[in-house]
Amino acid sequence: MTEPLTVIGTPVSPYVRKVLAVLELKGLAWRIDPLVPFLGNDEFTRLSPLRRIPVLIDGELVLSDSSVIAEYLDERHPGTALMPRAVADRARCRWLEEFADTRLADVLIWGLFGPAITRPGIFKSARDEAALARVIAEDLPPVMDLLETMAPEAGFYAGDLTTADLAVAVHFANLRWSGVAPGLDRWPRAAAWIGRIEGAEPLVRLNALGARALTVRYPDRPALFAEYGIGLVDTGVTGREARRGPMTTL
Ligand SMILES: N[C@@H](CCC(=O)N[C@@H](CS)C(=O)NCC(=O)O)C(=O)O
Repeated sequence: MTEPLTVIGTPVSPYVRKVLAVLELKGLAWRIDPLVPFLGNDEFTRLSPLRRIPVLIDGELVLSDSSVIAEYLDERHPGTALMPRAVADRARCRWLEEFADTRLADVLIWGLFGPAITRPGIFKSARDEAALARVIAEDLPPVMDLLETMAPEAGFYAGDLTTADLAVAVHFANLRWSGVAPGLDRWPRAAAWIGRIEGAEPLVRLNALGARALTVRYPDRPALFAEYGIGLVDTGVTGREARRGPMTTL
C-alpha cells in the first residue's frame, strides 16, 4: 500500500492551505503534521532548509515552497489540471502566483497578519499599531490596485481555476483574521474574483479549518482535525521553543 502524502504545516498558513487545496482538487490522500511556524526543531531544518512551511513528503522526496509543491503535484498527477494548457497563459499564471507569494504576501501576511496575530501570539511582542496603520494606508492600496487591474470580469484568471487563483485568494482569509484591515469595497472587481475563488471548494472548507486552527487549544487539535476527517501524523519536527528562520522578515 502506498503511503499517503504528508504535509508539514498548520492550515493557518496561506501557503499550506494553497497546497492542501491542490491536494483536494487532485483527489489525493494526504495527512498533516500541523507544525506552527517558528516551532520547528533541527529535524525541521533538515527537511525545510529555510524553516518555512509547507513541506511535502512523498516517499523519499521532500519538497519545500508551495509553488514548487503545487507544480510537482500538477505534473505528477495530471488528472485535474491546475494550470492552463496554452504556454502564454501558463506563463501569465506563473507571474500571478509569484506576485501572490511575494509582494502580496509581503503586505497581507508579513505586514498585517504576522504583526497583528503571529508575532504577538508566538513571540509575545506588543502590537505596533502605528506600523499596522502605515501598511494599511501606504502598502495595501498599490497591491490591491494592481489586483483590480488583473481581476477577470467573470470566472478565474485563465479560464478554469488554477494554482495562481488559489495563491492569490488564500491570503485574504488571513487578512480578515488579522482583524485590522478594512473591507475590499474600493476594489470591487478584485473582491468579486477573490470571492469566487474562496467560494469554490475546497477553499470553503480549508478556510473554515484554518479559522478554527487559529484559535484551537493544543490538546484539542486532534479532535478538530478528526472533525474534518483529516489524518494527523507526527513527523518529529516540533520543537519546544520558537526560533526564527534564516530568512524571516517577521
Ligand atoms: N515561498 C514560501 C513561503 C512560505 C512561508 O513563508 N511560510 C511561512 C508561514 S505562512 C513560514 O513558514 N514562516 C516561518 C519563517 O519565516 O521562519 C512558499 O510559498 O511556501
